[in-house]
Amino acid sequence: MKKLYARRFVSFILASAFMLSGCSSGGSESGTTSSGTSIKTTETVPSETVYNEYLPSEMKREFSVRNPMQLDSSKEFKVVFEGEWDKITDEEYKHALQNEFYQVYPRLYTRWGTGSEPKTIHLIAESNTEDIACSWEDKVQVQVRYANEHPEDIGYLAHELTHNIQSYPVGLKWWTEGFASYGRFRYFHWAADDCVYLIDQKGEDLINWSYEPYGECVLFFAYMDYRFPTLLKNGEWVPGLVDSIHRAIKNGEITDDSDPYTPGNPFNSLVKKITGYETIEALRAKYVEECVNGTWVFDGFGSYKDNIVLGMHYPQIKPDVYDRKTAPKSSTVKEYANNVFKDARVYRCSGFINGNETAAMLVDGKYDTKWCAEKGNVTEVSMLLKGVCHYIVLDLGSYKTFSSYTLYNAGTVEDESYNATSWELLWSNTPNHFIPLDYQKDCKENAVTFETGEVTCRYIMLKIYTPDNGPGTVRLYELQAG
Ligand SMILES: [Ca+2]
Ligand SMILES: [Zn+2]
Repeated sequence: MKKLYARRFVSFILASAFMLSGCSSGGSESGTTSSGTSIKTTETVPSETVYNEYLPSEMKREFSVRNPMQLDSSKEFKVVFEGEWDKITDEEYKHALQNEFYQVYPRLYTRWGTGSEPKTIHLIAESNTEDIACSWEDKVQVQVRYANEHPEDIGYLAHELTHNIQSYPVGLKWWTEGFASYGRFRYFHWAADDCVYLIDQKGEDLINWSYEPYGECVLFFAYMDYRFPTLLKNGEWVPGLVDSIHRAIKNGEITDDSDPYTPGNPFNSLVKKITGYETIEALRAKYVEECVNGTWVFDGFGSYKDNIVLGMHYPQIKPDVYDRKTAPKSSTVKEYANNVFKDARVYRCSGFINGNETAAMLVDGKYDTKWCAEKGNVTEVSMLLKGVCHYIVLDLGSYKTFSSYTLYNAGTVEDESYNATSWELLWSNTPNHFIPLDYQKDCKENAVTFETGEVTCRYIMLKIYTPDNGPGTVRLYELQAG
């Protein structure tokens, strides 16, 4: 009988929403009914605008190099390439998938496998298919066209491999896809610095998610793992919430996730047994409340108790710890006859929104031109992990001396609520190792001068910790010093 129930999961993966959620948002599912008949719904193509800008493609390739797996798994697990790989033009693509497989699959297997799942996976390149990627039994298939159009995207493999580990006897709705996206989020993205993507915990997509299979729910899974973790007690594994539900689906005790609201069904009964909450919806409401109030802040998986299952080290959002200095505020806003920052070369910066609002406009001497950058313009994850939302490094061209600086914030031209309120100015004589000069934690001024004391240096760095009141856009009109 088991064969009849074999599932075929299809994840439509487009370079848009899926990056954000771990899988396509407008995706559809091709599954099997209990009688084994295949059903397929039509895919709606999500718009390109939700493309996840936090995930620089070129960095993802470094995954295996940066995060060597602790288990020597390559002997036990195997990936076999089949199909039309000769039609895929990027020579490195196959290699990148291979690396990913040997990093991610052993982790997924160790955490969620029971021993019956396949250890060899056949990775098939197929041109004659509508599905962008899918997996079933011991196979994962990728569409040739998708691979050629999006060679930078390899993260979908982790999602599909999680489906291989699931091998659920029945098809569920949100749980199946949410869990696969979580497998990708935790054991691919958050397993290496360069793959990390950050989620706005107060974002609308997160708060409004209501059990759509491809919606923004990976953080809910992260919350479940955090609050109700799998633990080792007296030498025995005691499964937490996520692992308990996963196991109950695998062994047929849970066959339906379509009613998260009514207490007493098998799904919610298990939730109650482990958490005390009557329903998964009651738990979700608590999670949203905690996200909004800040009583639970996701900063990586480093502190998760269930890490003992794999003994992994995770990247962590951790602000740099060093001795910050705060300079006294001047009673007047100073202007400088000889502004030593004027027309300094932008040596590096975290990004800008367009050619009319570049970082250079911070130091062009004009009060009506600004450096503007949105959160999405920042792709340097290593800085984001340290809490730096935006930054700029200026080369003053030669050694320059100044003893105070003036910042013209957004409020000098636009709404005051756009003001950056926390930043740090640092100096250096090389473009790399900077020395703290002035740290401001909660400055509300539109234009303000700080007395740093006399400094002579070649390079200046400005780090923005709080760019605005809302979505993380920085708007700074001038930075001057003398
Ligand atoms: Ca300017
Ligand atoms: Zn999927």
